[in-house]
Amino acid sequence: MRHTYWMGVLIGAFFAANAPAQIVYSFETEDLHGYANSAGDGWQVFRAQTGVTHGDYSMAVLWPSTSGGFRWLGSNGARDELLPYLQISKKLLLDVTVPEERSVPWANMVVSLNGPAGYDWNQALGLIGLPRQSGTRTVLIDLESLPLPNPNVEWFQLNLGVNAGDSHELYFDSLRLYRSACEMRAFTFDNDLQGFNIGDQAGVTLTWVDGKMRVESEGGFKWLFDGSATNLAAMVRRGDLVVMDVTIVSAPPDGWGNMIMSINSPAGWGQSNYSAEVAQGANTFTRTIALDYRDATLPPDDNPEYCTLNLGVNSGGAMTIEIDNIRIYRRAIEGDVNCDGCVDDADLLSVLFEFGSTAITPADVNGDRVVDDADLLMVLFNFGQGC
Ligand SMILES: [Ca+2]
Ligand SMILES: [Ca+2]
Ligand SMILES: [Ca+2]
Repeated sequence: MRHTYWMGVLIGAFFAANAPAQIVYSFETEDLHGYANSAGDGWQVFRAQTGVTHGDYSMAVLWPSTSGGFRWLGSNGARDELLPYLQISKKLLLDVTVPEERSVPWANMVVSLNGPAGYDWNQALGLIGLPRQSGTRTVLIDLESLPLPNPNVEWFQLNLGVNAGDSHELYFDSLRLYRSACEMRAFTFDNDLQGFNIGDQAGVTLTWVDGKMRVESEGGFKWLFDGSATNLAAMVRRGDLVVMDVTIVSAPPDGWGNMIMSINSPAGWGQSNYSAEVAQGANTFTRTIALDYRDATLPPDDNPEYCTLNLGVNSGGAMTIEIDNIRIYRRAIEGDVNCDGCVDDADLLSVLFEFGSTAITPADVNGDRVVDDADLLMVLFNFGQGC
């Protein structure tokens, strides 16, 4: 009997999705946490099976077939569903997929939290780049600047304002907590620019200011070449996102600025096609952005002859920004509870210590809101992975 029971648990664990824990929204129900009600006027918002990165479903968002444009997608105000997550982290990650043979010149998103009448509509400053080309990309939503709602107020929404320069088609899944435990530190600009330079380009200067890299551009597209950090190749081979804090010191007159990246190594010029938005309107602000590079060519091994990070900055007119704390966000390894890249005793102990807990915790490896046998087995199955 006992043997049969464990086999069942084993099979269950084996077939569980490769789930990053701490999922806020997985878009599994037909109402899509309320977002489905945002359809209309040619916009389609529905449960789909494309771009699924957690569970069985994603949320499809289709722009009207003949036009681009902007639309708010409003969630259903389920405060108790949302608030406990935001109390842990106000930085969120969201997987966004563009199907094959789709592309647009530009696409982005704004995010707001709101409450009932009389309570402020709080929109986070800064646009978030949405993927323009086919494939799945993870975007970072930084809500650190927004206050959390009064816990006595029932109504609380997380609203997504999506925008594109043409008819577009996106699939959203796995809105989840960002974990600082998953960061690998690459560039902190403690003493200098760590190799970043402008080459022979005109119209841009780079200076080291108070432990940050200051970029003053006259506008247009400029590369910041050759950022060099210890173990950069090993880090980028284990991650998906380059994350950094960006301060808009002086906003571009045309109100837009964005950034791309490449990894330069013996494997070639590994440029990714994701474009992060860094500026918005006439606003000056600081926030964390992420550049998904999973489509870029990566260094062939952990210790190539050279490996550098290049950032491409583009803006509608003169813009000054400061960049700091560039880190690589580690790709999830199933069973790696503490996100140090290795499934070992420490992860096992985390699950054992929290066994029975129904809290939002990384020890809930399969993300079903209880720490139990299934989580323990997922750690055991993957024991030694990444070490
Ligand atoms: Ca899902
Ligand atoms: Ca670990
Ligand atoms: Ca669990």
